[in-house]
Amino acid sequence: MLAKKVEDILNIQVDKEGYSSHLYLAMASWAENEGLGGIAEWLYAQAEEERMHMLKLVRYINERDGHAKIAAVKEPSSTFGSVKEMFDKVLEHERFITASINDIVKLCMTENDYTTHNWIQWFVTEQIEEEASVKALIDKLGGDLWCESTLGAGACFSFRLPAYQEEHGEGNKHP
Ligand code: OFO
Repeated sequence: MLAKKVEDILNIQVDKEGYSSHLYLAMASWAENEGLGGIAEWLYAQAEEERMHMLKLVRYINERDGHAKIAAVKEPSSTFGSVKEMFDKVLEHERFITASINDIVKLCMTENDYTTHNWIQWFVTEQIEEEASVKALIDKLGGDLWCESTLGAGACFSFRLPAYQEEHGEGNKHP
């Protein structure tokens, strides 16, 4: 059985994961409208992944005799300026999620909830990968980036660094 404080913080996380899914869906829709099909597909896949994170929390709370609550989701922005600006927002958001997962870990320790402490480690590991992959994409945006992805199969990002563009000129973007 979950302590009330642990149940509450996990329910807050349900809400944050739901918002993550909405945020990436809004970004996917914006990218698709900008003609950035590959990036949109990657973001649609991220939105699905975040929904899976939310469901994982919902099922865990209920399995431990708590009550997972489904709150209204805050509306995300619908425009993102540029691809770089959008990926900066993704990284900022993932760092925020990492901090909130860390708060759950801390609370599990003060509440002596070793079961949830063990269970939440999946999210701790997931955040390492999520932050690293977004950061790698942002680094590549200093050059040129494009992406092709298939839901459930993965994404293939291709990029060219600025030195190549200087050498070959603007007309040589996509070989
Ligand atoms: Fe992208 O993060 Fe969920 O947990």
